[in-house]
Amino acid sequence: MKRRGFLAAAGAAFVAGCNKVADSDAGARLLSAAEKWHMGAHRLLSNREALAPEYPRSAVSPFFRGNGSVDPQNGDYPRHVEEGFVNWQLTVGGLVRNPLALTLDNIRRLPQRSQVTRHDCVEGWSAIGEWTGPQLSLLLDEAQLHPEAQFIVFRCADNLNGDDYYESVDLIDAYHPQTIVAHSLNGEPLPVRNGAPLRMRIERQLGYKHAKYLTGIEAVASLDDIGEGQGGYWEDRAGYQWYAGI
Ligand SMILES: Nc1nc2c(c(=O)[nH]1)N[C@H]1C(S)=C(S)[C@@H](COP(=O)(O)O)O[C@H]1N2
Ligand SMILES: [Mo]
Repeated sequence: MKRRGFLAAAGAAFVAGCNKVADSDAGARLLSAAEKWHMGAHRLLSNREALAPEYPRSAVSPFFRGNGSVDPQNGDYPRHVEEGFVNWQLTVGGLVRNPLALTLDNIRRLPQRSQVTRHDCVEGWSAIGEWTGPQLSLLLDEAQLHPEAQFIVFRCADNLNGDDYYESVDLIDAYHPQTIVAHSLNGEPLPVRNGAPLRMRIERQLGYKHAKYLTGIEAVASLDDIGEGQGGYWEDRAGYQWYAGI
C-alpha cells in the first residue's frame, strides 16, 4: 500500500509539472500522454544515468536467439557478408561539426567496453550476452554535436517487410555509459542473426531500440521528418512507444 501510494504521488507530481515541459520542448510533443507519464515516472523513480544490471560471464545464455531481421537479403548486405564486412562503413553525420566515416578496424581500435547484460524483447523473451565495442559517446564527442541536436537516429542496412529499420534515442540514452556500438557478442564477431557487423546496445531500453546492421548514426533536432515521424520502425508501424526505458 505504501509503495502504491508513493507511485501515485510520484505520478501526480509529474503530471502537474509536465505541461510546462511539453510546452517548451518540441521533442516532447511527439510523445503520447501515457508515454510522457512513463518517461516522467521513470525519470522520477529511477536515475536515467544509473547502470543496467551486469552479470558474470557464467550467466551468458548458451544461445542468443535472433529476432526480426536475422538474415537480410536486400541491397549490398549479402555482398558485405561474402566479403567478411571488410568494406563496411559506419557514418556519423547530421547535426555535427565533424562528420565521420569509420571502418570496422577504426571502431575496434577505439577504447572498448565489455558488458554482460540481459536483453528484454517485448515479444516475451530475454537472453544474456556479453557485448563489446566503443561507447557511443566517444563517437559523438569526436563528431562534435551542434547545440540544436536533440536526438540520435540509428540507420540500419536491413529492409524488413518493405521498410528500412531505424531507431532513435534522446541524448541521455545516447551518452549513457552502457550505450555502445557493439561488434562482438561473447568475445566473437557478431553473428549475422544478431546484427553483424555492428549493432547498438542501449542497455536501459527494450530490445527493439537496439538497432542491428548499423550503417549510420545521425544527430537531428526533430524526429518529425525521419521515417513516419514516430522515431523508429516499430513505433511507425505498430505504435510501440518511442521511450522504452527499463
Ligand atoms: N536492424 C534491425 N534491428 C533490430 C531488429 C530488426 O529487425 N532489424 N529487431 C529488434 C528487436 S524487436 C529485437 S528484440 C532485437 C533482437 O536482437 P537479436 O536479433 O540480437 O536477438 O533487435 C532489434 N533491432
Ligand atoms: Mo524485440
